[in-house]
Amino acid sequence: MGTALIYDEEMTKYKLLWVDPACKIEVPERLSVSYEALVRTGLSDRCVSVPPREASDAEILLVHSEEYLEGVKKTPHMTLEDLKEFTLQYGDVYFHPNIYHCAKLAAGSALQLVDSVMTGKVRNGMALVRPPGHHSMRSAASGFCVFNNVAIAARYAKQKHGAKRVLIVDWDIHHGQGVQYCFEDDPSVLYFSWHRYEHQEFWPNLRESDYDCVGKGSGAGYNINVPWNEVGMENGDYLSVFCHVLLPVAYEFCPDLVLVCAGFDSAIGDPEGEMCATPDIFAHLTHLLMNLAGGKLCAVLEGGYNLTSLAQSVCQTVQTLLGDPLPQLANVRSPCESALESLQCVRSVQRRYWSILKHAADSPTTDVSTKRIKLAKAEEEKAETAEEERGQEEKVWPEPAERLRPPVCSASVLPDDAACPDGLKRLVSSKDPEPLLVSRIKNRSTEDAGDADGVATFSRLYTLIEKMRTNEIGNGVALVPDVAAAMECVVQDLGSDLVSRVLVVCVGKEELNCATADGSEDKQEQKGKYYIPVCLKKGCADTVGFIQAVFGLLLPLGYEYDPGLVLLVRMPGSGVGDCMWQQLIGLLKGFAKGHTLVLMQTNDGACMDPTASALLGHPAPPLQELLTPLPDDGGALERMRERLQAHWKMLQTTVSSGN
Ligand code: Q9C
Ligand code: ZN
Repeated sequence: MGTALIYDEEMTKYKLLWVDPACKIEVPERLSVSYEALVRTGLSDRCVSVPPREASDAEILLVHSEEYLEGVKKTPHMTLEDLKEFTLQYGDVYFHPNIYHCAKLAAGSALQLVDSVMTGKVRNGMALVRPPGHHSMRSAASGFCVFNNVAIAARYAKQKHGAKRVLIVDWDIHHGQGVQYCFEDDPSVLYFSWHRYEHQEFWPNLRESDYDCVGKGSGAGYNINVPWNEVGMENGDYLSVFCHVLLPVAYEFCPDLVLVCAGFDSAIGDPEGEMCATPDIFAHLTHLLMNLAGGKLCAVLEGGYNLTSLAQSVCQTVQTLLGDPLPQLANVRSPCESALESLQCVRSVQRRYWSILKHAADSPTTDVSTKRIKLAKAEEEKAETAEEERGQEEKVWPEPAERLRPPVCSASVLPDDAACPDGLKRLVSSKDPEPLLVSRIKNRSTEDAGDADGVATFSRLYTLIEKMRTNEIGNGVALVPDVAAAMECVVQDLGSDLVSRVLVVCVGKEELNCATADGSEDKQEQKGKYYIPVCLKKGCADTVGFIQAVFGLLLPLGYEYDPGLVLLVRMPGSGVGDCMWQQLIGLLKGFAKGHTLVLMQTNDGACMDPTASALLGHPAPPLQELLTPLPDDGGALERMRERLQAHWKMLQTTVSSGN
């Protein structure tokens, strides 16, 4: 099960033939530079190369009108003057004698990708295409777009492959109004877009790009707009919106296919977006979507106008689709006030439609927003003059770090009589374990550490953690006689030697003797920050509660904490289903460069296969129908989040009070 890559040099063969400042950034090099970066890094060789094809008339007509198609069909034969005139009826777009051919290839590329993924030829993939698509409408070209590649692909996936629900994630920095219009009354396609908006001051300056446009009729709730009202948004702002809006809703929606309008003008250095998220954020955005729809994800290029930033972002995306370890996102900063305001507004209008957002807070008072608009207007004038003076100031950022695949993906520490799942490397004890370590293990008063088996198990665990630290091993699973004791030992004796921050995720009833609970006020405060018990009334079988806890608490905490190791502990009788367990493992791989150690109890070996599968990077099966949450759980989680957001800024979903 591989990753498809679609590219054809032909799509570089059209360009702007006259002077138009609005269009000069959309250059053929966008595509060639992206592809060359994939070749140079060896990523393209690891993909399954799929050729594009031309979309047929019938396929284009799934989204566009006959009149429009007939109009575009004439452009290859037009003179320069005719082309200019044809172009004039649309906004921020240009035509060229070869653009119709390229537009058919771009749409056809998206369809080839959908075919490859839906038939199981590959797991996922990316199509590098020009022209982009998400601005084009039923009867209009717009914003460099001719045919709406992704919208056509969504209709095609439903019609040809029987997809019941399609999720479209548009992380391009512009609003894909064409996609919104296409599906606004259609509940089978959930469209999510974040976009630079600046209270409607930014192109395409549409009222309907705001957060309160949620779709129409039976499609109400299936359109999610997140307007960015300031430039300079960072990784933390993007991750917040994913954790607190997109991901919970996407899991509730339960798509059969995920399509990404993969524009990279939302990355740092882009002259259009003017945002500050780094290219490695796209590794995480991609990863966070890869366990939906059983892993069926098709990314189709949209915008991206800083060639350096674009090429790096494309590589990050493809490398993630290929399953390489995630880059560590160091110092994810708290979301800014403007982002929080957007987040709060979106959650409060969408909570009517998504049970998972039911407990979201109200919108900030109109007082706050109007004050902000006034402030923004005043700031804007200052900023505009400043910008004119500065001209286009060049942003610099470090090149993303290399993401090295460890020689061994997954390892196991097992009792001698337990079988090792396929694909895992079984660790055996060294003949003479480190004496210091042995004495330390023996000193522990826990029953199972004292005997020879205990020493063998714990020294193998130590080796495993050490090899994860040096990236010789990616992740691992251990079967131990007493998970609670093993967790304590790893946290207090083994892990602390090797990594400074361990994120311990304990599923089920925990019995941790919290070493910090000595009663002093300081320690109590620390305990409140670092010990976060989440109680679900129906236990881990409550899918909605579980998803709320994972996206509302665990992921944002993890991004802020930035651990060097994830210790996932499965308590006996936790009640967590296999699907959810696999989802959890998959999602946690986003932290600590994928270094996760799973501890399970020896008699809980039945879930070894799902665990191994998730550790090896196979996509989790989709969570089946979500149960309605018990009314109290969501509320309790929400209160917990409110309490903790004083310590953990990534948990914030509302503007600070008093603003
Ligand atoms: N300052 C895509 O990213 N406006 N299209 C240009 C120049 C049009 C962007 C204004 C931007 C269209 C696919
Ligand atoms: Zn764009």
